[in-house]
Amino acid sequence: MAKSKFEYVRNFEMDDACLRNCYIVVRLDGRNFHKFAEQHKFTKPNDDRALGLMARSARSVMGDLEDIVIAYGQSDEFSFIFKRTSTLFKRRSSKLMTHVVSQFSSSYVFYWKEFFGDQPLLYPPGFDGRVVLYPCNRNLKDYLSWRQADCHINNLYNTVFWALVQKGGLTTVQAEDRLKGTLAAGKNEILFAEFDINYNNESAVHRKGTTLIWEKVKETVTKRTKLPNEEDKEVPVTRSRRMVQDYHCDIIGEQFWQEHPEILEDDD
Ligand code: DGT
Ligand code: MG
Ligand code: MG
Ligand code: MG
Ligand code: MG
Repeated sequence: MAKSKFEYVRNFEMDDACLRNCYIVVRLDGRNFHKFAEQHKFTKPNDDRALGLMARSARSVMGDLEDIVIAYGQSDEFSFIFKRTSTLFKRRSSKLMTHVVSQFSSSYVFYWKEFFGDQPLLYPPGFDGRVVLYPCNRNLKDYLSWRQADCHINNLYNTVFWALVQKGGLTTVQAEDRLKGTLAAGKNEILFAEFDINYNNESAVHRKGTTLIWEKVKETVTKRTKLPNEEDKEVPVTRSRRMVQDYHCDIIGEQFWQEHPEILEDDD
């Protein structure tokens, strides 16, 4: 077909293919969720409906975009990791990022009712996205460790802060003052001594965030088969199916990675 004289404008598009051999990380984060959480009356410090909806939306992204090997989320953010050898969308950064973010955003709205029931969604939420490349397993694990450490630091702070306010009767300003300069041990001590809370017994979802990975599960279904010269027979057939499983465990240490060696390819 003849090209139109306008065709040359295509050449203005920039090449944004991600460097080969690197893990492609797409992280999204809720836009102005400070306000979104207030307006939708999220419980403090953690709202299980909101966290459940985030995880449900992330699951939808994983099911929709092949090549995502692991996803990790906490608060209003989720990170999706594409395998190093992925050639999805020719590794184009903008395609990968926008597909992840738009699938996630529409899922967040689509599944809202499943988690918030009759409580209305007051306005359309938005999410930002970014792409980061990591060339080796160490860097990728350190990236995920960084996000989980962030989850821990924020959750410990928020747990003590809201205990001081909700149970201790302090104002938010007083609670902030009280926590200024305290280390993790000090915060654990306040929780234990003043509120009889052992932080380690708090919900794992809140302390560790949510990790999604693919796992093979065996499924048995009955199938009707017909052999020559015989009657129909119902026979059980076992097949394995890939399903997204969620974990709320430590991913900083080596144990998780040793137990799931199929997530990362060997560095060589
Ligand atoms: P941004 O990301 O720069 O557009 O601004 P924000 O406001 O989204 O800030 P960010 O992402 O650093 O912090 C996440 C906010 O979301 C934070 O203000 C607390 C809120 N949030 C997230 N999860 C929960 C929850 O489970 N309960 C409550 N009450 N708030 C939450
Ligand atoms: Mg922010
Ligand atoms: Mg945010
Ligand atoms: Mg955030
Ligand atoms: Mg198109």
